[in-house]
Amino acid sequence: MFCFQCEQTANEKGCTQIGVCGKTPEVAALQDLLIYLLKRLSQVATQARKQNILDENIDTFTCKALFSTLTNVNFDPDRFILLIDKTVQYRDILQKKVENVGGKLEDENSLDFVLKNTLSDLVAQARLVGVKSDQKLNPDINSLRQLLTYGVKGVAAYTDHAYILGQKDPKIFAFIHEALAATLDNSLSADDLVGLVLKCGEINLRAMELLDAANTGTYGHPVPTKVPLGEKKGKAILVSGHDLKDLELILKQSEGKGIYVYTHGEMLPAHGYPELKKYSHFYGHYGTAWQNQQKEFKDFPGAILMTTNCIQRPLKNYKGNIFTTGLVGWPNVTHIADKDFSTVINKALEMPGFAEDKEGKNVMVGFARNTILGVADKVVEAVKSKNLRQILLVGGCDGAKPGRNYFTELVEKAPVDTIILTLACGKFRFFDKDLGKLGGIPRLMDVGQCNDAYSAIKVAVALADLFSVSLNDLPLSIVCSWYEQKAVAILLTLLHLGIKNIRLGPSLPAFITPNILDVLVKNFNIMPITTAEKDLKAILE
Ligand code: SF4
Ligand code: SF3
Repeated sequence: MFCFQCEQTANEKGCTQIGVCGKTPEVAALQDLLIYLLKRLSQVATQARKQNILDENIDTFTCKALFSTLTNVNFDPDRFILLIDKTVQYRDILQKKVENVGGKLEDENSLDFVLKNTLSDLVAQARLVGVKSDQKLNPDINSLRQLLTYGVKGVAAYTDHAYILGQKDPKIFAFIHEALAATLDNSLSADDLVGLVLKCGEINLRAMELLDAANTGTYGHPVPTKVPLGEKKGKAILVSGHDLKDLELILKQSEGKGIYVYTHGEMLPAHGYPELKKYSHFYGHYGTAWQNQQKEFKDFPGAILMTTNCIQRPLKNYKGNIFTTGLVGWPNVTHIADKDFSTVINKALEMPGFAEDKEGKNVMVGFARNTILGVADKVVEAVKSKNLRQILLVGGCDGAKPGRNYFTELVEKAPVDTIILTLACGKFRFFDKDLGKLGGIPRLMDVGQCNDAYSAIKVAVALADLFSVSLNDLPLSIVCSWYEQKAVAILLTLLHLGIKNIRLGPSLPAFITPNILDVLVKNFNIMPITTAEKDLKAILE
């Protein structure tokens, strides 16, 4: 196997024996094959669009299949085999439709791929189409193709989330197919691919805008909300991941059953949405970020539901209480495909639950764009009166590397005349710290999930308008921790917006070659993080 799509890749080069994430060589091969076949399907879909042949089932299937290959989503080989089969079926159906209207497939040879029947044959076939299978390919072109593929995976994840809540834009589906097809097109130059990579950032902004409309349209704008980190006597369900609809269904289906619902990881910001916080049994938050789940889940005395990434190998001592839904999968873990969560609820009722009320700290959530822009005048006043020197946007993923302590230190050491905006699961390194207030505004504000990056961008754009300056001239510094492919898509969006001087860590993507990194540094002055002290000094100067 060879996989280098995420930040924790082995030796910052690539996972070759088994994924650091737990991905087996078999699953890695099936993912490679699926991605390749999705690219083949995309070639046909791009031709079909030219003939006005549109198929929303294929569009949404493409997003779901891509989302399944994100880091820490699905580890179940059987589910990948189903996706591979469906991809080939869809490609054949679409190809016939194109031919029926006299359309021509530009690259006839691209359709000679015959799918094998057995798992071992599929795995062998995958070897021909993996990330490094074409040894003759120019490494910089390969780097750009992978960057585009990973960015598109992020776009697909946001698009799928938005679609679940009824929001869609055909332009996004068209780009996903165009971009995937482009990664097989040998006629494209490095410049062409750089153009597509930046376009991916633009399309991702639209996908995130739709997701924002989906979330706020369905559940209202998040409001500042105090979330207990303690325990409530009674039966318990823990909901992890990013899918608000799944959380809503659990809340509805468990109502009146003596169960309290807790959030884990990226689900924390859900407490701020009016249409979710109205449930009286939606109690609090349990645990921290995804990489601590094996330690934290074993002590949770109730049922656990994983709605999206990031799942880790479930340990024996909680494997019987954990469930997956949506695109998440782990072999031999009960998967709930039909959204009837009675199995989860019954498991929670069987389990002991928390024996006593236990007071804990509280954290605040709900500082999405509506809330922050409600105090924009205070922010402007604080900057003008020199009480506020800099806004630090410390956002992104968490992970297991010791180097990620940088982000904790950065926040701890940030002087009192700074404000920290945060989002995504990286915040769990400092989310319960009391940083006090500045001019009546909390110094630490949680904008939401990684899925809410749009909210942070809207805040930055609005502040730039209020100060009549460009985004790069705002007293705002972005320090980004990345881990998986949604973070890649967000980074491309920031580049598309022309944002410079982003600090990125804990390490740079292994799939970026030195030459491509040079392009990013020259055009956007992307910087690797150094130490909290050094970076803070540079930021505040
Ligand atoms: Fe390795 Fe990350 Fe790929 Fe998992 S997703 S195999 S950790 S590079
Ligand atoms: Fe986290 Fe997986 Fe990226 Fe949503 S849950 S930010 S890592």
